[in-house]
Amino acid sequence: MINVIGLGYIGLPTALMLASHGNEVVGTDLDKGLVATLNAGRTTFKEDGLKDLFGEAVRSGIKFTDKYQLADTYIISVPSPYDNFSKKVDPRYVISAVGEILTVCAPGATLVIESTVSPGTIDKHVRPVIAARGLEIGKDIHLAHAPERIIPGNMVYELVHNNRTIGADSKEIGDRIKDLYSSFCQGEIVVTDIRTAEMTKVVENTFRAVNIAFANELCRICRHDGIDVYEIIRICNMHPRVNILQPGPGVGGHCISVDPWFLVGDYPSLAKVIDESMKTNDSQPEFVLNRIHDIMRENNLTDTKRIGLYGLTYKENVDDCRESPTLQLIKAQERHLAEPLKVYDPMVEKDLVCNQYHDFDRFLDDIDMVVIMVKHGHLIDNMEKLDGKIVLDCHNICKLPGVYHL
Ligand code: SAJ
Repeated sequence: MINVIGLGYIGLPTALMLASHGNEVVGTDLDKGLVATLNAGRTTFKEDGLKDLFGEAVRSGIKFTDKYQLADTYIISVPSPYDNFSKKVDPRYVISAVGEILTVCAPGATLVIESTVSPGTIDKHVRPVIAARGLEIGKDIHLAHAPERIIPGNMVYELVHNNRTIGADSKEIGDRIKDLYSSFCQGEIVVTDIRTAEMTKVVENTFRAVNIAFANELCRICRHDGIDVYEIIRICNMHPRVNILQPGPGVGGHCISVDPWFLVGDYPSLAKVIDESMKTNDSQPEFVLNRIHDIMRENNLTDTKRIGLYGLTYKENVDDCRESPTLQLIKAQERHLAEPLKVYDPMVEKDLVCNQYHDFDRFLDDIDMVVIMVKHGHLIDNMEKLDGKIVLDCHNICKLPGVYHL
């Protein structure tokens, strides 16, 4: 039996996928409200294909509870944030999950950590918890690291089709966990050691963060000289060995804006490019705010109450607002002691900020200028409604005349 610990954005789809591919699965989360929602037959976030997968897993017998279970395999998918001050990974949720598992698990059980952790975390923080219980790793208990790689917005597809990495102490355990994931994963699964698996995951996200920072820096250089950054990137990317990502209003989410900091925290004198890249991405919402003020001046707009931000999530077509550039921009606006801006996001039902609208037409009625922070499909389908507004398009998706860019 498999006990999946943590039923968030990664744990839930993984548990559902395992259950609907012939595995006996119980999902555990300490959040009783979340467990009650799942037991009432409802999913807890929006994601393409998740509802169907949920239905299939329930028919296959998946169970949800707030208690750790007696199982032979555990998949740990709990948060692994970074400490704001040291920038190092904060492993407390992983440590606590491992500790709880050790009180209930079957002898010889395997603990698979899916949460992203900085290189060395398992050696430094997980092995000592096991040793302190007098258990021998490789005999009484087994360890593996299978970092997730799925992208929000396309998670269900990527769970099946992405290649994966599995780190384990021995080939035997690695191959056993590989067989488990092969029950649903059609991608190639590489078996390696735990330290390498930890590093590859963080490096993948760091590569993307640095590439986006490069695009954001280019955007500032091109703004300085009045050149079209999108055209520059488009032409450069026609070169067979160049692949620059797109500038945007900032980098959000709980991965690309977090994981690279682990390397800065652990290797402060070595991770120079990474450190600068993260600072560039983190200052992008402030850059957008300055653009808003420039455009207001150019159009003799004096009232920030008539400015609206379209999009509150960290990226398009998801409902996740963690580390969202819009939230960062609102904070920057508060630091300038300016009037709060209006906000609308069709994916966000809860009230998260003041001046948040839930009706697109009313939002548009109350503003003169709209800033496209997130390129939701909803906006692409309704773009003509922005006609007549002053538009700052942070994603180069609006083809209306007179649109401003970053
Ligand atoms: N962004 C840009 N420009 C781009 C692409 C993205 O500004 O060209 C911004 C987005 O708007 C968003 C942020 O970056 O605010 C991150 O979005 P994302 O789509 O790049 O990535 P995530 O955070 O949703 O998912 C990433 C993925 N990692 C890689 O592609 C290397 C995913 O595969 C990982 O599983 C996930 O992190 C994770 O959980 O680690």
